[in-house]
Amino acid sequence: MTNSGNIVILTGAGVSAESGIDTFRAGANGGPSLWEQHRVEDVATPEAFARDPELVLRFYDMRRAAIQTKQPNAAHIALARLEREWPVRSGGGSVLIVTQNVDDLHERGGATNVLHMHGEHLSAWCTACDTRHRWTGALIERPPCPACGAPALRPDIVWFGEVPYRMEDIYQALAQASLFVSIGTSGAVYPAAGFVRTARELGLQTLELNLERSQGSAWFHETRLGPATATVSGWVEGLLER
Ligand code: BJW
Repeated sequence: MTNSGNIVILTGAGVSAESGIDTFRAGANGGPSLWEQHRVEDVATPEAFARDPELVLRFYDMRRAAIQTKQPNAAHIALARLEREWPVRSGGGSVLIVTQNVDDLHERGGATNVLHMHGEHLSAWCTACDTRHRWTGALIERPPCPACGAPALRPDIVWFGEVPYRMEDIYQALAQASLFVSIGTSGAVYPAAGFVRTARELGLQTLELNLERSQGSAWFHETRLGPATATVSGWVEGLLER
């Protein structure tokens, strides 16, 4: 473990649940998830997109529109405060938020050091020229790519079987941190579910904040249960006032 004071925070769907964005999996053990009668594992794959692009594009258009009506909650805002105040409070430590979430509520809550390992709803990826573009509208009508004009835009989302973004940056941040905190994730989806084990191997302190025990709870030094708006705010206040 380094004594850097650096903190790596992994967030999942639970941090946005109280903003009105549905989580993926039901129940303590992360049982099957249903989105509009579809299992997430059936819709969020490149194979599903190849088989039925209209279904997948319509599904993502709907969710892209929905997240723009949601607001950050007290947990997003507390994490942004931690990011701002921790460097001074700790004498130079940093805060990196690694989020599995594809909404933009961390940013709208004021955070700036956010790594979206599973992509972003408000981004479209052109599979013809490999460029990415901020996107707030629909993709179902196959609009042309702003860079090359090809009708080849897809949601900039990491689907099952695809490699999550910036994995090297994440492992490097873990190697330079002294604390790993996991918030609102079921620990069902890899590689994010394995970060706590990496953190333990590296000697970091580990803390889980979740509504209920997750598939990864046994790996953490400590788990605090409750809604994120309460547990995250309480943890941040405690850390900054210590
Ligand atoms: C609250 C709360 C409140 C509620 N307050 N808490 C077999 C074994 C092991 C692995 C595999 C395997 N077969 C295949 C794999 C790999 C696969 C995988 O993990 N599959 C599993 C299903 C087994 N993973 C992949 O394919 C990934 N890629 C990969 O592995 O590439 C290989 C590689 C990796 C690294 C280097 C080199 C190569 C890609 C995964 C992509 C995931 N994509 C999705 C969909 C995109 C987003 C979208 O469309 O919206 O990302 S799936 C979905 O799950 C989404 C999420 O980011 C992700 C994680 O879900 P999350 O956030 O944990 O949500 P939930 O719903 O599961 O849990 C919510 C939690 O919140 C719960 O615990 C609640 O209690 C809690 N909660 N309310 C606090 N108010």
